[in-house]
Amino acid sequence: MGDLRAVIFDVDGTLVDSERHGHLVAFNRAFEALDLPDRWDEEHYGRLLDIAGGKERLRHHFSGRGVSDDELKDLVGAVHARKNEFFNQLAAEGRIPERPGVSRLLDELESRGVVMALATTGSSEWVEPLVDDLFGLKRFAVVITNREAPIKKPEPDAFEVALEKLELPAEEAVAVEDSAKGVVAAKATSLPCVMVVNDYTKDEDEGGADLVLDSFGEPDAPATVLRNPLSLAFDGVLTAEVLSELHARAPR
Ligand code: XBP
Ligand code: MG
Repeated sequence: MGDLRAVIFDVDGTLVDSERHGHLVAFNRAFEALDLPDRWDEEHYGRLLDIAGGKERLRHHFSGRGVSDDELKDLVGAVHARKNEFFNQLAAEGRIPERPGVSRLLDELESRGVVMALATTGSSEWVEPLVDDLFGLKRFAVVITNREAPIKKPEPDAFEVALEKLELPAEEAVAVEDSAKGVVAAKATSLPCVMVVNDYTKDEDEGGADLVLDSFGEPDAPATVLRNPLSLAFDGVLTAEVLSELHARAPR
């Protein structure tokens, strides 16, 4: 088994707490801006997250309230475009924070020469400016968004395309995800996977993750281990060392 060469990160819910503070707020602002009566609360949005993809979520919602197939495409397109604009405004105002510990982990991986990549099926319109602002987009050797991988997780496309562009086999990489759908996509690509749950995903079936944590962990705010099937040594902080160990020990 060779050394760990690359770590492939999901974006939404993993690097950033983007659903509650970002997409949900932005969807509601878009409804309002377009004079639509729809509003989603946090709990309802949590249920809608079972549907991967902002456009898919809107399509499900509008068809459920009787919007005809003829009107659906334009309506979904219009709301989604406004949602992305509002999301970018929120990001520019600093309202969509990185998850604690992410910058520390990225710095550590970078200093060890581990290649970093992004594999999300979120829209490039908001992914790229947000990641650039918070972390610097150029630090990621490969950035896969809905442009390169339009088929949503749990399908493995985003991870497959990421590996293809990295020109690496799955044996040399690991994935970091927040949701069961993401873990299933990573595992279907034969990538060992850490799941770092958030408030929206903490009750999801972990979908076969090799390590499940409640946060990335910081020395003064250690993460709790929710599942550790490989019995990896873990002292409360998700480090490059833990990812290397996971890479060495995860079944393929
Ligand atoms: C995230 C998503 C996305 C976002 C909204 O899932 O499902 O659709 O909620 O982004 P994951 P878009 O973290 O597994 O990629 O509106 O751009 O779809
Ligand atoms: Mg996610």
